[in-house]
Amino acid sequence: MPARFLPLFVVISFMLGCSSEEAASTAAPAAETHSHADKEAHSHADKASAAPAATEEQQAEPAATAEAEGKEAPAAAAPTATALVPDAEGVVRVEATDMMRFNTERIEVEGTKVKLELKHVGKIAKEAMGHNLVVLKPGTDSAAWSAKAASHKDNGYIPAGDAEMLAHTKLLGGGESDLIEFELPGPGEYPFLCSFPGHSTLMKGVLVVK
Ligand SMILES: [Cu+2]
Repeated sequence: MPARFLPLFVVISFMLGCSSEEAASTAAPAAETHSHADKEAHSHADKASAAPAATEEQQAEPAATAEAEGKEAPAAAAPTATALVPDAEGVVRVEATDMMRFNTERIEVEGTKVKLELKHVGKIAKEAMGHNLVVLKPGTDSAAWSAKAASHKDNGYIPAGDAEMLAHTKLLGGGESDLIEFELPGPGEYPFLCSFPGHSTLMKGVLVVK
């Protein structure tokens, strides 16, 4: 706008009730845009410089978490391929996790007398993530047997007196354990599983009596 019209513009603006702020922004749009762009660039720079720190925190966090939850690390692991055998006290110590897993799919014992402890090393209550360990006769169809056991909720999914069931622990919630002793008929391969509904697809294995 030519400078000679400026006084007139100011008067007209005043008369129309136009605020000086609006007049200024209209008169100097380039300056406004520029300062805005500066702010943008500055805030971007702030974010950029803050980002590495945040990344370091994120990198540090998993390590700290893994350390804090070190005891739970096996919980996420799939069962070991190596056979679980009795410890120095003669007890086969089986663990079950919140990840719906036993820590083994194969147990090997010498002789027919077995001491077995099942420990639920997770935290979830037995109503949601209950585990037991049931030993069945060789050749039992695990899937069919589990389907039958599922209707015995009131008894911890244990069909009392079932002809194919040779031994079982209690149904356990997180932090609980049960030690049982039983004798099997002789050498052979005995299927074992957790009879909580849906669990035996993952929670199953074989107990081998040599
Ligand atoms: Cu289970």
